[in-house]
Amino acid sequence: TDKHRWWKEAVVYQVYPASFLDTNGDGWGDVPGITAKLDHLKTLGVDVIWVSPIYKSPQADMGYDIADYEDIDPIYGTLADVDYLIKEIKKRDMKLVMDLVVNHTSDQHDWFIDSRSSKESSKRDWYIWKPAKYDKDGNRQPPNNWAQILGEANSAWTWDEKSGEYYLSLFTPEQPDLNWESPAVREAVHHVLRFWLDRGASGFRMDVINLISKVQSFPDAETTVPNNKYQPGHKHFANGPRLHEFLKDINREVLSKYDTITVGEMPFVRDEDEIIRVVGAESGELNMIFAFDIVDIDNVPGDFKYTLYPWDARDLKRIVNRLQRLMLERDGWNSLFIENHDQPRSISRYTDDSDQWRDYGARLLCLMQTTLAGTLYVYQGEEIGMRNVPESWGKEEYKDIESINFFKKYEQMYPGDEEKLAYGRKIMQRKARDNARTPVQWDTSAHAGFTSASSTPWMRVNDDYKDINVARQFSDPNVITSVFAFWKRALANRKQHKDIFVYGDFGLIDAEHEKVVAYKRWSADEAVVVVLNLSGKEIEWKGIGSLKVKKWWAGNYDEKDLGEKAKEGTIVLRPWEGLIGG
Ligand code: TEU
Ligand code: CA
Repeated sequence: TDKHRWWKEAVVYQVYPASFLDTNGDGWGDVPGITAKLDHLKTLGVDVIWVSPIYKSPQADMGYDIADYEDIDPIYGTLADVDYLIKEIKKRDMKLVMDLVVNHTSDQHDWFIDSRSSKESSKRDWYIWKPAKYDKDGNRQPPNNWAQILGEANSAWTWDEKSGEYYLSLFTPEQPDLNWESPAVREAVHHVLRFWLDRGASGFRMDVINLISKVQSFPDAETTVPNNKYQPGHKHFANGPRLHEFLKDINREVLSKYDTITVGEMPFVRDEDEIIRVVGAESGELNMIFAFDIVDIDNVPGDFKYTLYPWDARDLKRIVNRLQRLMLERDGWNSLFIENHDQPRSISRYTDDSDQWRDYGARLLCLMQTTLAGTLYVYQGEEIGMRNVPESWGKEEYKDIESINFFKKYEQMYPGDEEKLAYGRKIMQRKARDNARTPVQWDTSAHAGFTSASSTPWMRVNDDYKDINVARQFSDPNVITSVFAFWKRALANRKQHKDIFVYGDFGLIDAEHEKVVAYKRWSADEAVVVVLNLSGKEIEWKGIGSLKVKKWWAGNYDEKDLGEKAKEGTIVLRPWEGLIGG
């Protein structure tokens, strides 16, 4: 119990504010919309609410381009609205986590406007400026070959005509990277953290925090994507030379003076020592990270993210086992997530989102997420089984800058090649970030109740809202007809048996099976078995062997039949069937 912490047991719910609930009829979700639904979240079993960026922003990347860290964007409301949100959250014994985006700012932030004004600006070194290179024909070239992350056809460097230099902009030109080598930048970031903690926030989700320290020689990246002029450069900026020093500073100067929850988004890095250096109990850096292993499972290795790669249950087991064991053996801490605003919907990605199977998939994934060790993150809409946008949607429905850049790149690469272009659309329907960003489906009224009937939502509502919506599920206590009720019960179980589910040990069962994910969780005095059929096929599973389950106590099919399930020998698992027993 000396290892128990409130932030380990917490259920965190991510709100993507633009798509949560619009209260003033302008088509954009807003802060009062979050306040209005706190009882929905409390009923579900949520403890902490993480809100994606609501700061002042030109919205080039939906608020991940911040123009003022200490003010709210008018489309979302005012600082007073946030103060009221915090008050109402605390009233319900919940906490607020802010999204801290400090690898870069907006190009409209005063700091950058000043920095780009001239080479002599006192803030010139707050960003990363470099002179041009010239090729043998005398053409101007960026300082190195790094690709822009949200638009791979482009350079990560943006030319500034007026001051005659390039600045680094890893995500888009509208998101210049801060220069963390400057002590003044680090001090300014510490100020932002204090500002929000003093206002009542309880912690931060730190956007791409592992990218803040770049290798200062800015070397070219090796070529891993043959058909692209620019290359993934992350070897030279992910978990760079001074990352741990900068994180320790933040902890010592700010976090250690408050009681916080911190989760650092950490793409590209798989190295176990690097992970433990950040999240180890003694590290003095962050509580936990978002590791990308599971959400990168269907990317072609070494290539960019918008590719399709076949995977099966064995890959998933390898990842889950590795992260579960790593944290147990080396006293670190996991975060559990399979959805967020950057990922497609989980039932579409990992199970079968057809009308027949979608809810089985939603419940199956819920069984997995709520029975693993770590702090659990639920993304808005996951609790009602929302799914990807339909295949019939054209590219004009996709609003994300990364999707727009992807469509553009495909059209440039394959002009007139209908087959290739159709394949590009298929990739987007499977993997675009837009899939997670359609408005929350509250009820069967116009626009799913997300906004008033007479207004136009900023992004199209998924056509399936008459079937999949909160109203239908919220008042239905039946865990088989309501995905919401299933999640609610699962979260309550997890808390009730936290010694097993949150803190307990973990061991895979039948690791080599191609379709079944099965594991044991145990504490000093209790053990449970979780069995998940990750396929649409019926399976006779022998992995149960000598486990001698006494009782199956929950499943994602009608639970009246649980008593008839085999408890040893061979057990028949129906398509997408999941079971917990002990
Ligand atoms: O995402 C960073 C990131 O690396 C990915 O999740 C990204 O969406 C994708 O994989 C790129 O191919 C964070 C935010 O979550 C994302 O919304 C922002 O766009 C990005 O940082 C920049 O702030
Ligand atoms: Ca609004």
